[in-house]
Amino acid sequence: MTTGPIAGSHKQYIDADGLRVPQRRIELTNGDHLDVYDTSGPYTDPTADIDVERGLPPVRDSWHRPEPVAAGPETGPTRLASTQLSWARAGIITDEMRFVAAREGFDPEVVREEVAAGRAVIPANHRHPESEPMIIGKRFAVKVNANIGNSAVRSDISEEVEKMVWATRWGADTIMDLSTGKEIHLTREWIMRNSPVPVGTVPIYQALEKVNGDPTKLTWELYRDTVIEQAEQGVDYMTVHAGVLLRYVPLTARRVTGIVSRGGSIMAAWCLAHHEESFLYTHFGELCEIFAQYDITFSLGDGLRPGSIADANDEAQFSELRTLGELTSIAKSYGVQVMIEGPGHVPMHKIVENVRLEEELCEEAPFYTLGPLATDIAPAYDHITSAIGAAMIAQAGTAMLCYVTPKEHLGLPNRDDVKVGVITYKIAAHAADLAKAHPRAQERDNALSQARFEFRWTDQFNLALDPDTAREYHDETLPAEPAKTAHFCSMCGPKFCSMRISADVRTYAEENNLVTAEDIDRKIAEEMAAKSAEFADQGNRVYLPLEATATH
Ligand code: IRN
Ligand code: FE2
Repeated sequence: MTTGPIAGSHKQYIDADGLRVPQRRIELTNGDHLDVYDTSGPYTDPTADIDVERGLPPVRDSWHRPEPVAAGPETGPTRLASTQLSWARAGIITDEMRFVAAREGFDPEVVREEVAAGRAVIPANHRHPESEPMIIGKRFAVKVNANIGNSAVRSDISEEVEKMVWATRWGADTIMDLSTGKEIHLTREWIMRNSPVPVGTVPIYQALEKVNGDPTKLTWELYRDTVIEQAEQGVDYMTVHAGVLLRYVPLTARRVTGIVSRGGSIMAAWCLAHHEESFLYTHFGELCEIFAQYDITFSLGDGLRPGSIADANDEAQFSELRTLGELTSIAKSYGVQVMIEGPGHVPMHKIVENVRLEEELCEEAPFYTLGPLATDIAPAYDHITSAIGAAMIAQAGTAMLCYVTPKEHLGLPNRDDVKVGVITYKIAAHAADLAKAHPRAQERDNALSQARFEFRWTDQFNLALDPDTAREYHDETLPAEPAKTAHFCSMCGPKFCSMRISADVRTYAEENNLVTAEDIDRKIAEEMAAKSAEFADQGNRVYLPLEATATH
């Protein structure tokens, strides 16, 4: 089930003090190469021995796991935890921290500091040893999550595993299994055992299955058992909509689109039916104890996120965010890592405010947003409407973007939609990395532009986020092999290619020793002088007789 390497590249591993850190090396036709971050796991390695029935090798089992330490500085020796957060606070650099540091080109100490401060998380359940750790935090490269999972109506298990492999091939940094319907446990088991990236879930979905879809029948005990079941399977982070409080529900009544979050609507229905505070909120401490045991990361859900431009930044949304802030500090006192989920649908001028408030209220815990869609008017193109918002919110400091596919609001995404969603979000994430001056981001842009300027077409394709489609589009009009080195493409044709013309300009400049602006000024002055000498030679006459001009 290896899918083979991505065109023009191969998988390799660098050694970071005994840890095998994956990379993808793109080989260029001029003899250079570029090494890029790689999320694809062993699937792109043709030599890997992959058997989905057995699962990936549990690599992390052989890593060193430190002893439990005090959950946090304020909790004293009584509350112990074995989490990246508590270790980071105790000054311990774990193998997971070293791994992500090597992966991103940072000093491990920077990683430890960011995790200790709660500004970054490394979602890594002790029971998911197959995963290659990654870090989510604003100092680091912006990450992309891809949602997969069957609904009751469509899709089967192998299709879901295939979607996971496919999503990570194109760059998904984490995946969320949002399966509902039958065989939810088994589907997740297959995904967990074969996933090289952290896996997130929303446990309330499975809890709801267990009560046949009637939210009023949910109980804390049933929910807790579901969380433990998923924790045992190795789920790395869980969306918990614990900020949907009873008193916030009426705030959504006058909204254009009410409550659009699945989890949020389930909890709102429960609160209203029982007229009681949400059990996710009242039992939050117990939940933290479970999370601390496995090192599961909270993704505190935005159950009241706006589902339309009209509802953006309203009282319901920001009230919930304040509660998520309270819960953040409780979770951290248990040593549990936290990230905060964010909107949704937000017009561009209201985006930055979301990041500012999240940072202020939630102690700068990593923000993880769904887009946001910058307009509501383009169903079938919502990967684009949302990537506009995603790029902006990531530039402002969001650490991970939840992708949106072209099928958003319309249906369950298929394989092609998953790829389009991932690539679209890699664009948004990378654009933000450039704007934030992430140390290595621009290397790839420079390499690609160089290839483009030098008409190394193959390199241009292979350096692209999606080499296959780039090549396919090029070959639609110029399929012949010589066109791969031709100094033009079919967009402008040979005569009007600006790149060719500027290459000619450059050659002329080199031949005439025109390097600096002064050189060029000098050259202009020389030419002017030559012209004026010629003018003088011809007797300073503006109009020349016919026989004189004919010599020119
Ligand atoms: C991300 C940010 N806000 C929401 N999300 C994702 O949306 C969340 O992680 C989950 O994958 C998906 C559906 O969440 P709801 O609709 O249950 O809130
Ligand atoms: Fe929506």
